[in-house]
Amino acid sequence: MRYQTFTLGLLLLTMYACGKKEEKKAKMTNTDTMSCESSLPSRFSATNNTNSISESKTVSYEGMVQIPSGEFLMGASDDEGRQDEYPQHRVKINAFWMDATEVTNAQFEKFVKATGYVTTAEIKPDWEEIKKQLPPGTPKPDESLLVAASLVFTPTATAVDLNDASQWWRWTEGANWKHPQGPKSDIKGKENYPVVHISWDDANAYSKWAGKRLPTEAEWEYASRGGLIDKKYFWGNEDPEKGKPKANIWQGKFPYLNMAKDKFAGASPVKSFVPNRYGLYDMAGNVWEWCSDWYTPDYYKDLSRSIATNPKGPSKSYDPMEPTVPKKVVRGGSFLCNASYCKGYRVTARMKSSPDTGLGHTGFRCVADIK
Ligand SMILES: [Ca+2]
Repeated sequence: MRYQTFTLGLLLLTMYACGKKEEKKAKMTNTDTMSCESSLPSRFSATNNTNSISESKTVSYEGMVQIPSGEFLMGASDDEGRQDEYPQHRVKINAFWMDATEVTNAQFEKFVKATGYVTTAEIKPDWEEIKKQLPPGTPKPDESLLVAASLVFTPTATAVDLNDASQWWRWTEGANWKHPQGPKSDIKGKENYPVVHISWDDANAYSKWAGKRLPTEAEWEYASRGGLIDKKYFWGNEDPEKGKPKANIWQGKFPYLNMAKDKFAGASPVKSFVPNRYGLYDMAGNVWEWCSDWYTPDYYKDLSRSIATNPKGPSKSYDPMEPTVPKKVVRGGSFLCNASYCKGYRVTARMKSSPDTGLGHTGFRCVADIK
């Protein structure tokens, strides 16, 4: 594992570098098969106020679609997956409701107005909390950097080493869901865009307030497939960069040249692309979406002995790349995903991040049980 110091000299952006071996392999086999980003960068821990949110007993199903019950093969069967996507295994899922879109700024604003909730990115990081997630002896960062902030994507000027994410993520004071690019930006006119800079704790708090919950990883993949069997993407097997744009992803050269063939260099309003067969929008690209599950790379191995019914993830997180940091699963990829770097839009692609991390390309959607 390699800990990198962030642009400002402190932020422990615990990115795991793709090994040289993997790089070589990718070059030899075709960069299309490379899925380099193994872990999303971490934000500072901050004490959150999720517990102050009381659970709603009533649910509005407006904007949700019903996902039928069924059985499917979860995980990758082709050779493009990362190790944690195997083995493919049989999973049974009960019917449930799912938000047709990512939660929007307008929806999140209603929640904040109703509850006074303050998101993780708006809270000054607490060194005592951060320390718990770091290897013993890690020095305390400079006090000037312990400010309410979040990570904002900034394109580089030229091609860079894709192993070093600190080149395109900036720790930006005042960046949060209301100011996605930093204090000078706002969300006016972006009511219909997915809310971003959302930590798992924030997403969980919203879900509680709405009387809903975050999807399990199995529900997420099942819903994303939309009933298609063993396809790479929710639309089938056609390469996302061929034909009509299918999702909001990065076209061009990451992270310096965005051709925006899909018309969007950053996030797009929800419902800008064709939905999947269940009527779910942006199940690939736009923003990453939090799941309720803890992450372990071996969970599929544990499940593969028999049919798993409504699996809810392992009881404890373990990410060998950052063993001291608990991680939750995120799914679907974002507007930054590109074949040369991170094919997070593949229907089986798994990613993980710590629950107190929110980034400029991370949001969520909710599900609800059928009563
Ligand atoms: Ca998405």
